Amino acid sequence: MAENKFYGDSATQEMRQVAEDLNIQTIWDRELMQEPHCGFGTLGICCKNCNLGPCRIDPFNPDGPKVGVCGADADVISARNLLRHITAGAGCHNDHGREITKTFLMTAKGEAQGYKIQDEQKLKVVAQEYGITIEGKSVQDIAIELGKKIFAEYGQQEGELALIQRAPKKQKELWRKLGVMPRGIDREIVEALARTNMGVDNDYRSLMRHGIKVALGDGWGGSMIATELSDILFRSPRPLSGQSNLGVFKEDEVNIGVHGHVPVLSDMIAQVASDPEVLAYAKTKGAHGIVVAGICCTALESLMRRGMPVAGNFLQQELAIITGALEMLIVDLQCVLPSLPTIASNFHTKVISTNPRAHFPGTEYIEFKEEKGYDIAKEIIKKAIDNFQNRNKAKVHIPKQSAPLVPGFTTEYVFDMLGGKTRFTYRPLNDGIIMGRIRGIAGVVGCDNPKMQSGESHVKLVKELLKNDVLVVQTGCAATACAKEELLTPEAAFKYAGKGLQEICEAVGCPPVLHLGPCVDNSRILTACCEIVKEGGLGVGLDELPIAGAAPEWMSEKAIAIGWYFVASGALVVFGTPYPLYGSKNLTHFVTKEVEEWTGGRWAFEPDPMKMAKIMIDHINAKRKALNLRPMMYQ
Ligand code: SF4
Ligand code: MSK
Repeated sequence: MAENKFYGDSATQEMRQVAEDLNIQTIWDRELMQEPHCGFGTLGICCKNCNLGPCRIDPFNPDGPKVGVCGADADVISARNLLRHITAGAGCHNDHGREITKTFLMTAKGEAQGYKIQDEQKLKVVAQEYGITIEGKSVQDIAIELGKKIFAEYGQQEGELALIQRAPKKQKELWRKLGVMPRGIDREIVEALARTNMGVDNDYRSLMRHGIKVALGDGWGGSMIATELSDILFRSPRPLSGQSNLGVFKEDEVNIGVHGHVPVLSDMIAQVASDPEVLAYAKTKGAHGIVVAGICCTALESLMRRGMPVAGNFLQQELAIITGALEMLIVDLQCVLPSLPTIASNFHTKVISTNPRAHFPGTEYIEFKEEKGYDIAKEIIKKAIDNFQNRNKAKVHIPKQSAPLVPGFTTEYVFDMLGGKTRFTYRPLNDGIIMGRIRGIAGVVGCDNPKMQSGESHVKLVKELLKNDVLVVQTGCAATACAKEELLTPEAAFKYAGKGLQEICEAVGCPPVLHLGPCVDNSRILTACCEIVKEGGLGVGLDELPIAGAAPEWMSEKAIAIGWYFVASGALVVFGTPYPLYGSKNLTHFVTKEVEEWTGGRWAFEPDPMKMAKIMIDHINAKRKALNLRPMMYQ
């Protein structure tokens, strides 16, 4: 294999070569076939919102059209498109939250087989935030009441969301003044679709104001609900040791991949795979055991709570099948490539789809229902075991690489980690920032993308931030990219962090990069920032904190929604590539500059990870200066 022929971690490079040798087309090949991508689409100035069109604005030709048939100009078209992207992304997180709420409520009522409420303390805290009196009530009754209230909140028509009350007073007042406080989670989504219909909202600022509202309903609504209820139902994570990369598959065991997002399925599969009866059945088929390993965010849900290995991130889903060692890939929804059945047709791998929202022709569909959760998971796993004997040993190529990591950090765990057993506090973190040991905090999140360097941008960016004493928090596929390079281990502090950050990590015994979970758990970053503000000494609003966020290789509309809820909450967010907006100068100016006057947050776009790091560090330094913090201790 020629050196550096492919980007990405070494296992990815190795498996891409295998794919090429087998003449199997992967996501990278398909991306190249689409090059150059459509200029109008890239700029965000094509519209097919009604049958007067489709229309496109032509910025390349002075005589080309500058408005659509209806008269919409580039500002309106690009803002409408952007609002629809935010809405689709938020819709995914909110639907995920609703799915968890359903399982949670069924569990509380005793209708979900194999599930039980595992964090009663958190249940009580969240119930009280929803105005539920807990005294004298059983866990079941509290849970039923909470589940019903959350369901109702999705469709709430007036008022404010319960969990957004966690935000600092400064943000809440700002949001009320701007008119962007979300009323109900679904309500804002429906209004977004109505506003973007032809001839409704024709002002790009007004469209963006509603985009902020939808995004806030995601971050402080649907995503936060998903995080909190998953903790209550599947247990709140604590740091543990894990492994990541394709090398987690084993030649002599049944290998099962779980892929998608909602832990209702992956948690049950992981649970059932350790059932002695199931393990004994695997032995009868000649396998020494069962490996259940995850892909994308569902992997991170079970990694955080069960230590289940992570086979890979988004770009590795096809490569997992190409190892030839995967008996089964069980998928639910989101980020599951439609190409999987075609790739699987080259091997013995069975692809099983399970969610009524997400059908994939060419897969076997076994609907997952909580009522029979354990039994269905068992049936699926037995099929995987039966498939072990169909594996073609000549086609097996499992790369050796798998890297250790320590995931499982949460807003609540930071209290224990920093305060020890006697003090329950964020004080050491705030003091570390105030005294100049830690420059600030950066969230490096999001997907991996074949247009970019397939994970390398994350690694380069994170290393540069660590060198400059920036504590990094991660979620999603970005976290897996860095885990594969062993950045999520305590030892990474000594290798990559500046002296100040190193001292803190050494004292606490934590990695310099904290894994907070899957994409929906970006909500943990919001709540941790609220605790930092509450602890004191770093201003009174989220917008004053020395923090920044980045998604170097984002691809999903969900990333746009996440980025917007951080910008709406006062943060700088840098994307490696812009979402489609450069066709409108006014909208570009709005998202990169003007919005800062509204929320204190703004967007930047920069593909070079080193330049991206500089933008983030400059921003963090400016926030430190505004807070009048002392210079960094070791510079
Ligand atoms: Fe064209 Fe306007 Fe219809 Fe869009 S809404 S397709 S710009 S006529
Ligand atoms: S799975 S949204 S590729 S992070 Fe959440 Fe990864 Fe992005 Fe999907």
